[in-house]
Amino acid sequence: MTNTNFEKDILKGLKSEPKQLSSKYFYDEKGSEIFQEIMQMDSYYLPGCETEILTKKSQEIIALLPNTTYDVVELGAGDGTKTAIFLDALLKSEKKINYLPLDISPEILEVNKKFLIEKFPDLNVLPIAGDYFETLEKIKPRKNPKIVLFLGSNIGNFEGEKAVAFLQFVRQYLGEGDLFLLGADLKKHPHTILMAYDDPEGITKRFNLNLLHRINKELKGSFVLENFDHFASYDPLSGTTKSFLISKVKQNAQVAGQTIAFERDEPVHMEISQKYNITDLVQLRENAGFKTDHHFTDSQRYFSISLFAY
Ligand code: AVI
Repeated sequence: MTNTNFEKDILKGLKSEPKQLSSKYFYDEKGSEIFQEIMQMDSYYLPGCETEILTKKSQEIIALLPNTTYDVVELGAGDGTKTAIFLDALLKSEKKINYLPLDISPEILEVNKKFLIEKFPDLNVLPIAGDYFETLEKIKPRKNPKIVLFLGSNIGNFEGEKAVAFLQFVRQYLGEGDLFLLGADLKKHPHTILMAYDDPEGITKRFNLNLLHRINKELKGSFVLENFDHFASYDPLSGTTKSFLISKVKQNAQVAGQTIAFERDEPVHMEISQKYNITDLVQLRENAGFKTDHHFTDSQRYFSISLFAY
């Protein structure tokens, strides 16, 4: 990703009404570190639930895979720790697999490969760095049937119809016999969800503010971070969590040579994290054009890992 894209998107977002900044830019080095802290928070229940499903239900998922050989492709693979549970189960059930982690960050792919090769010395790990478009283009011509993993509730960061469009986009790179494994956070008590995005320690607040810090560093910004609050909301009807930064005062900030004016209490929309129920996931699967679905949940039914067939 070029800095020009970053600059263009940030300025466009700050000039729109209401103002918004894309959460895809949260993950610079510092942002990725803060995200690791979020993953450790007691209130951020998502990774614990997903790990429970992978630990207890991988065998059931694998029983639905008809072929013996698979290319396991992971979108936004990250460090591979959770995926290792699924790969371990695949190897134990005598599947022959290649693992292709795709991620925007070449650094995290190195960590991923090192970790998995140490754990499974015979595993063929073929990392591909780049955005979804570039990396999916590269896996298209491979011969083996594919199972594409998209875990971690990353689908939740796509707004409304964009989630369908993303799955349709991925499906273009698949063919007969291929499968898609989606990790999605489920609708539940609104307090439980809100606490995950509004922790009392202020880690999520730091995560959001870090984007202003990044803009200061990379786009000659002049944001005073203390002048912004973090606000999170969850609507139990739509299942949408939204997070905002709120300008505490009337103020101006410079970004890439331009002046952006903020009113007191003006919100900047930062992120959405969509929650689903199983009916929503079936609808999503249908709208994206996948044929069948199976859903695997944790003991609290907080999270689902859903298997869709091409
Ligand atoms: C990466 N993504 C699935 C996280 C989520 O839950 O939406 C990002 C996050 N934002 C605040 N906390 C975690």
